[in-house]
Amino acid sequence: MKRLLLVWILIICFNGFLILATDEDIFVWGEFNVKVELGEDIQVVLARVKSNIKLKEGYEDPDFFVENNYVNYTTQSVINTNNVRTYRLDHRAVSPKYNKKEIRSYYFHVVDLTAPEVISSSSFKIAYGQDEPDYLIGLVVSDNYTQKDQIEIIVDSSNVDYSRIGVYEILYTISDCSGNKTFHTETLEIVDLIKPTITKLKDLTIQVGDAFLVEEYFLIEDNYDPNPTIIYEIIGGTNELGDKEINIRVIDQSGNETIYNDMVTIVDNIPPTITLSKDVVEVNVNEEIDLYSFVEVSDNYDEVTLDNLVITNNINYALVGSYEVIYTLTDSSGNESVEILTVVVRDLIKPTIHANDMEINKGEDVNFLMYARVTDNLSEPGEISLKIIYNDVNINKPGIYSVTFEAVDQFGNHAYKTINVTVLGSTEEQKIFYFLLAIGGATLVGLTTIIVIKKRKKAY
Ligand SMILES: [Ca+2]
Ligand SMILES: [Ca+2]
Ligand SMILES: [Ca+2]
Ligand SMILES: [Ca+2]
Repeated sequence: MKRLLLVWILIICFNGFLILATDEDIFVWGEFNVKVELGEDIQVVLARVKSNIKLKEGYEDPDFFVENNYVNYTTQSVINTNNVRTYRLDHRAVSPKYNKKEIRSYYFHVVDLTAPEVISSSSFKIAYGQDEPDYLIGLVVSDNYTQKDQIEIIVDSSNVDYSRIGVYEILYTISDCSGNKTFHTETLEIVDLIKPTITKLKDLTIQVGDAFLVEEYFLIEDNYDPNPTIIYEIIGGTNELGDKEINIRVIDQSGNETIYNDMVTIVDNIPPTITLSKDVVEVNVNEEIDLYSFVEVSDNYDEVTLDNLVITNNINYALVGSYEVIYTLTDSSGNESVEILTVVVRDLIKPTIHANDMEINKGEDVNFLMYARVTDNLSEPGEISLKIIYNDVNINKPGIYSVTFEAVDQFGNHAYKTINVTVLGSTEEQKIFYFLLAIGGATLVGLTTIIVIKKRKKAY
């Protein structure tokens, strides 16, 4: 068995050697796999292939020729360059001189090298918030070979941020069945087409002089722009009462504009101000006061003066008591202010104590109150308390003393009066003085008498 296998191997090796020795290839064949472009003229290709089949260097045979039709039943006519496929066409090289004939198979690969073409396409525009469009709409492609429905189109819209308006690129990769690719770009524009909205929130009444804040009276919104431009105007301003026209324009960043017109009413709701310089005024009884002298008036809008004040009161200046003065001021819009002043009518005048200095005799008991009298502007004498608050009179001792009276009227006004009281009569000192004075006088008279007598004796 082993021997048989060895024999076979030897036979195979020997045969191979014979083939190499006898069928030495004297031909040059060129490339056996030939690319043919779709629609290419096959005769041009065949001529090129044929021209590459030659005798090797060193061989020359003027009768050398190549056959390429009906060799091994392969025919040129089978090759259709309008179909992507591979055709075999065998070629036979013949050298009569060297008595050589060789056949080789050539493969003609009809290929599509042309990428698809975009015939037409269109850009896209959608409103903000709208669904993404069908990016294949409007795209027309064709290929030289691949059927339309076989052309693969891949859409890449990953650049698009649907939450923002803007222009984005859409990328298309269009491939035919042979893998030829065409890249194409289109744009998607996301636009805001919706106008802002203006919604009135409340009655359009504005306090005169106040700044008008449009956001306070209107809700202004946009579907996209968080801060649309707001332009507004009150014709004639807010510094004057009356109905005024208001025009509002709101424009979003995409230029969508909403216009709103209405009327606003400028009103004065602020009452005038009455300013009292004091809350309470004290006035002496029977002394009238100017009730305008404690008050100032003003208003946010109207020119008001004291003449516009209405003053009501029930003051009786003759009667001590507390009274209310009501100041009322109304502006031209009917806003009213009221302030109250309290006027207290008082007796502020002290009583008068009528008493004179007195002389009394020593030892004379005197009730000094009997010599004093009081009067008052208001209180009757009986309503006035009169008393002595100081008295140093010693009736037993002549001298000058004082007595002080105090009078209080019924409203508490205090009055004081001090009189001098002289207690008449001699004091002990006076007596001694007079005694000495008498002695002195008597002595002087005695001496005078003696001198006169002596002088008279001399004269005789
Ligand atoms: Ca193609
Ligand atoms: Ca908008
Ligand atoms: Ca006012
Ligand atoms: Ca009085």
